[in-house]
Amino acid sequence: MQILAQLAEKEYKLAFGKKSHIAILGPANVGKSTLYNQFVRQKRDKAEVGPLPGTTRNNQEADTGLFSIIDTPGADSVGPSGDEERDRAFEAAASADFLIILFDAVQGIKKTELELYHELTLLKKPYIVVLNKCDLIKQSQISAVIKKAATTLNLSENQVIGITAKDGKNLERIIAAIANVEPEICAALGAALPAFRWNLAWQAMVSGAAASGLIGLLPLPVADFIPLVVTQSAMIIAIARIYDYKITVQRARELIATFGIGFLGRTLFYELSKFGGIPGWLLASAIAASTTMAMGYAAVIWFEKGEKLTNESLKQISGNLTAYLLNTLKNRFQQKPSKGNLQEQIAEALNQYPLNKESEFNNAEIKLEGDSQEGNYE
Ligand SMILES: Nc1nc2c(ncn2[C@@H]2O[C@H](COP(=O)(O)OP(=O)(O)OP(=O)(O)O)[C@@H](O)[C@H]2O)c(=O)[nH]1
Ligand SMILES: [Mg+2]
Repeated sequence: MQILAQLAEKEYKLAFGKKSHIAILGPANVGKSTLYNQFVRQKRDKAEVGPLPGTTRNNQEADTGLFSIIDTPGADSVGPSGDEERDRAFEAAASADFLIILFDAVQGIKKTELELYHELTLLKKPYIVVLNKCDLIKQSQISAVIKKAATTLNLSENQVIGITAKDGKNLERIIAAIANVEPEICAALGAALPAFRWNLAWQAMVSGAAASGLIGLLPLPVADFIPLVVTQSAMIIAIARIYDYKITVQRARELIATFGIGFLGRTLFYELSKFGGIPGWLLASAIAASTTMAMGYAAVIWFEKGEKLTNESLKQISGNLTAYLLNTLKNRFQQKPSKGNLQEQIAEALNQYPLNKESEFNNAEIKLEGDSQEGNYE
């Protein structure tokens, strides 16, 4: 039940979020206020920018529409007034939902930067690391600089983003990284940018499917897929939001019932467990993840085209995905994994699946039930 409560909390946040608070942190003079100003819409909310360290003394917050952004003083300052500024910066970080940790690309990550980074990550907030002032570095050197910073911070290269805050270069990468961990922003972006919808929906599907995969670890009879409804309805609502489609929890549940996914899950479980050789928890996980994924797919088609997938197509999609997940995961786990590890591995495997491309989605051969738009759900 603890796992379930956790799932529900995460997935409900996915569906009914409030605006997130995103704080920009880093040493003095790295360009925090310059970056902040790029997000701010109203002139009166702009922060002061200056060539000397210590320009910003207090936290300052503004609404960007998608989220609320907070500029902070340099968090590496020392001395009596420096301590105060540092405390203010950490206060902002502690109450934020997401941190943009900014460093200077020319300066690089030295001892004090590394210490600051470690202290900030102790707050256990989702974050990204950004290197600013890339305009001051030769184009040919940028990837080496990013690689070096990533190595020092023990991150992979794609977890460090190089930008030029002064002219707004690469800021969309910051937005994409935020959208990845902040589902409300994901939904808002989907409404604002139709071209991104499939990518965003895919993220909601993978997140829902990976959460559903934990079902295999529940100490319940393995074939009991009922608790999935919580995760799945939240996923449907999240996808509906991305497609700007009004839907209630009740309606989402009706939609799930109509798709008959629970039945499909049990059928698959029954059919596949006959073969033996696959641990029950893995089978339950793979089926729960796959059927959730198939349902998300059906929902996307419903919201986008107003068409309903046939049961045959749903079964085919879930069956293929289950086989794929079993193949991918069976060698990775010699024994029951931890929750976090399983969720991560399922998400990673699904992200490698070819349907994760808009072109594949548009070309996929799917069977639709004729004339089903009227009557069923509206
Ligand atoms: N070349 C270059 N300079 C930048 C860039 N971003 C900011 N700067 C400059 O760096 C200096 C510091 O910028 P701020 O935005 O005030 O930096 P800050 O981190 O807010 O500094 P404090 O408030 O003092 O902690 C200013 O002179 C900016 O013009 C950039 O992308 N490229
Ligand atoms: Mg500043």
